[in-house]
Amino acid sequence: MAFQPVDYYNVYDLLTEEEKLVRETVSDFVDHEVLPIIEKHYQAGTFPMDLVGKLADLGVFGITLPQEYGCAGMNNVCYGLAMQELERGDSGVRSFASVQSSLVMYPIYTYGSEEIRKKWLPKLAGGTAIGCFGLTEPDFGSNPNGMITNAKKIDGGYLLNGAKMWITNGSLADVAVVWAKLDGEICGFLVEKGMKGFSAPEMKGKHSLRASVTSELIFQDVEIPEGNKLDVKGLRGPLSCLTQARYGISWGAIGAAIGVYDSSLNYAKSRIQFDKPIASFQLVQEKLVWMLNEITKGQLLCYHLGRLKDAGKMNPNQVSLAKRNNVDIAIRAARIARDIHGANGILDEYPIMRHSANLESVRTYEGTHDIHTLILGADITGIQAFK
Ligand code: TGC
Ligand code: FAD
Repeated sequence: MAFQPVDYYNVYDLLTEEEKLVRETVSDFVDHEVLPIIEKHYQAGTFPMDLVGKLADLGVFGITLPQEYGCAGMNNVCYGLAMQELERGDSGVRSFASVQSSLVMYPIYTYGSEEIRKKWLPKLAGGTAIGCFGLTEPDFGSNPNGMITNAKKIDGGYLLNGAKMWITNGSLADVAVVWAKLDGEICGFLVEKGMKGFSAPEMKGKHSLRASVTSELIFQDVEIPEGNKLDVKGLRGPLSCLTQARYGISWGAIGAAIGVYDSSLNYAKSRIQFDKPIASFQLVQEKLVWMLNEITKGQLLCYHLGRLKDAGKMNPNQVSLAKRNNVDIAIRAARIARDIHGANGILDEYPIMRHSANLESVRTYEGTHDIHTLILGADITGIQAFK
């Protein structure tokens, strides 16, 4: 059955013509290019590389960055809508686009010299280069400040040693934005594929985000040229990139929730038990209404957050609230959707288990649900509870 947009409060009527076009174009792309192939890749544990050039042609990589670097120069609502539609397809596809845009192109644009902007941004926008972002380490996840990966000043550059773990697109990447301590202070470096001493083995065995490549990054005396150091110091460097990506995830999670809701509504209207569609039972209606209710609230949060961001008035704590809420309701919606689909809910014919398992990663990465609770707790009480 053709996908009908879920927009109970007519939020899409508030969009500009350009924003409407972005949402409709990416939605159409997901229906025709992502949904027909994603389950096969999910089962095989592979990322659909054929999508990279097509996503680039859609203009989603670095969508908010200026046109002079080959980017679309659109606003943050366009970015959010694109992430929503991509994640209606699969969180792994949205992850690819978020990492490329928010965690690689954003820091290169914001903290890179003009030379490295010109070197990397057009290729990353065009999908002829892939990027990754290395912050997490085996022993430092929620607390990246403790990282042990380090850089030492040498003639003409830096010597990088250490390891990162759980890095999306790591083995695919032509360029890695890597955070390491230099004289005790966190700094960002661009590590390029093929640099001596740099390897990126793929991690296997995931039950979640299977249509996404996740890797370790290993640095053994990697020589980084002086020009590959980003111009930012301290944890605010990587955290400022995370604010961009968490913003996109807030929208993306609503896309996943819409995917499982849409499947549930169609299923409930066509599945007959006790001689009636199961949609006619009050308990099933309550479940569908819960999903629609939470999706609608999440859509309104995202829409307003996007307008705040475009007006330069959004703060990172507001992003934490949206990421925390929207991923949480999406996971709950996936759980309820599985219930509504009965045994069929576990089959690959429906997107339910794939979204459900994917959202477990989304709940953990980019700041866990609990870390966002503590960020908000610290903001409203003035007391930090995570140390
Ligand atoms: P804290 O003292 O709070 O802050 C240190 C400095 O950073 C500034 N800051 C921010 N700046 C911009 N954006 C934000 N969101 C910021 N949050 C904080 C802050 O003002 C301060 O600046 P300054 O200049 O005064 O030094 O730092 P803390 O060590 O107490 O840590 C705070 C905490 C726990 C919240 C933080 O470490 C955190 O967010 N931890 C979670 C780690 C995380 O999210 N990792 C994500 C790894 S990347 C990833 O998961 C990619 S998945 C990609 C995909 O596939 O989609
Ligand atoms: P931990 O920090 O060990 O947390 C474990 C549990 O303890 C969580 O429930 C957490 O909320 C809780 N906890 C921790 N500290 C506190 C506290 N102070 N108070 C209360 N509870 C606490 N990272 C990157 O850098 N780049 C990537 O591209 C990337 N991609 C990823 C892709 C996938 C598929 C996954 C699963 C992860 C990815 N990550 C990436 C890593 C991700 O950001 C981390 O997993 C996340 O930050 C949490 O760290 P951790 O897994 O070490 O959990």
